Amino acid sequence: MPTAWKRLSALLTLVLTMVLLSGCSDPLMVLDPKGPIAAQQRDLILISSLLCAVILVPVLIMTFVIAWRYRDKPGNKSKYTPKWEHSTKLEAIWWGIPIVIIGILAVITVQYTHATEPSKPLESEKETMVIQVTSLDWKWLFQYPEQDIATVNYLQFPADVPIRFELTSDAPMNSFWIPQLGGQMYTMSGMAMKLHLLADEPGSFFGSGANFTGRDFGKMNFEAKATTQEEFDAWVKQIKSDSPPLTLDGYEKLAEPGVTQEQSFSSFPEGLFNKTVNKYASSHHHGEKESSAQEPEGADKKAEETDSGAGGHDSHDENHAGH
Ligand SMILES: [Cu+2]
Repeated sequence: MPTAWKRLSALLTLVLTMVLLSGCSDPLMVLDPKGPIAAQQRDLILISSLLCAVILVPVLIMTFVIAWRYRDKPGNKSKYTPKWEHSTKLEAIWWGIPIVIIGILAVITVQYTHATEPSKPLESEKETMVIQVTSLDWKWLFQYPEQDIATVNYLQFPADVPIRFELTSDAPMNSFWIPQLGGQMYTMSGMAMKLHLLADEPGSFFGSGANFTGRDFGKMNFEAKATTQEEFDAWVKQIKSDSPPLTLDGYEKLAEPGVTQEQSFSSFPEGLFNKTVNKYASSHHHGEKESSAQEPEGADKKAEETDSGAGGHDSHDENHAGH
């Protein structure tokens, strides 16, 4: 028996050490939020985990205790009751507690889900800034319509300013994710999704594509940098003076499958984002390109809706909740 206990305690120590050492390093970014949305999501994760632990921990402990205590060995003195079959008290405990916990989980999850609804603008004294995000075959294109600049695989915005990301894809469906600012949001061809995020403080955050899209999907990481408003304005000014403009031809080249370094552009073709959305609006096949000749009649109407911005696609969001 002493050897068994030693082994068990050694295993427990190892597991505990691994958990403690991982601390706030990369794998736990979601537990180190830098914005209000991510903070609420972390709270929900922690509350749900604790509530589940109320059931899981006693069950796991009792599994080992019972297996040990009632194991088959000569002279086992544990009580043997082969005729025992029912206990109202025990039934009440092991049905009652889980039912109550599932009820609490349901209420909390609904509340948090409504509070962090991605298409809902964030409350702030400052005006919301728009950034349009397009996932391409293995790179991210970010367009800043208010500043009229564009970047590839690099994102910068002022801290404390609410950002409305408008997301679409000109490639297979992907998923835009800055873990420390909030949950991921899908990018889908033929539609524009909305995601409101805010960074509490300046900092550099890890961003990625969280959806597998083929060979170089692992290289679709980007830096999302929150700076002061002054630094952001200076950065925009520098791009305006130093970087080349993004032309339609340039975009076509950029959209071809392949990887690229960070890039910046002093301007981009007007309406490029809506054009990308409309390119697939009639098919809605998430990446299957359709030639314009095959567009069905509804396409023109759809185009008008999309011209007014991303708002026209709210009704699609519900249909795509399952993605
Ligand atoms: Cu979709």
